[in-house]
Amino acid sequence: MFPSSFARRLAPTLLALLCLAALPSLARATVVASTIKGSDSIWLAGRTDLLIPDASQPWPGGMVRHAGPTPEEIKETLPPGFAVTAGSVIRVLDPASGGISFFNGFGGTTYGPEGNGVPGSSSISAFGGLSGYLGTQGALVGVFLSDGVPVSNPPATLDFTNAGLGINFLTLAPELQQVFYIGNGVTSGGVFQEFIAPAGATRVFFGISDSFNFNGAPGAFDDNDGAYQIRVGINEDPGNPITNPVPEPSGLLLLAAGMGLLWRSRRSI
Ligand SMILES: [Ca+2]
Ligand SMILES: [Ca+2]
Repeated sequence: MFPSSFARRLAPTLLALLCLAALPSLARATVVASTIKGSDSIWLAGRTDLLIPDASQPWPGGMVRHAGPTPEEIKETLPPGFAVTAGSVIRVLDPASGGISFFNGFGGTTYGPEGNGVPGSSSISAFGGLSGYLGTQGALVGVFLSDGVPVSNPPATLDFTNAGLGINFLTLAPELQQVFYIGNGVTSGGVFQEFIAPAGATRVFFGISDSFNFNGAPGAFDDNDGAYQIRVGINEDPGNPITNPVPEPSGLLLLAAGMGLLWRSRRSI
């Protein structure tokens, strides 16, 4: 053990080092590139508790699948997620690269983040702790989560029909676990739409909304071949250069450690 006087002298130096290590993560504005696959079901965001069966098997209690084999026999995947903090501003750029085929058969007509059809043509129910979705068929959607696994108590479903929020809002502040429409990420006037991370958010996920005929329980991902690219701006214009790797929440732990050290240091003076 160090003598207490030595510890008191050392504390400010350690505190400064810890805060310096934490600040770049907390304040960093980040642009990341991400691939969204047709199998990236938004309703599996954060569901590390689930074992996804082989595509040839039924999945009782999971994503609804076709009764028989699909030409693709695609297995659902956990959608990609990135670290955020409460108040983080998320914007998404669609570089029009790639596409997803939602129906039986490979290729053919494919769709980008905007999906297919009119706002409100898809009404999908909640799953586990994630809300339902009422918006454009097959659109790119997102959800904010805390560090917990979202297994229950889904919030209300947001209404992205033209009679509700529509798809040309400038800013949206969804709740935790509330699935939200992103589409191509811009208004009809080409302005980036902003999605604000709620209190308690540590992660944002991006994925696909699908179900049989785009209505009912989440599912029908097993014929979704294809993928597209998006760029995600976290507190940054997503058109700016990519700044991978993504900041991790570990910076928060360092800051907390630093604050604890400061408290101890002040108490011992
Ligand atoms: Ca297909
Ligand atoms: Ca499908």
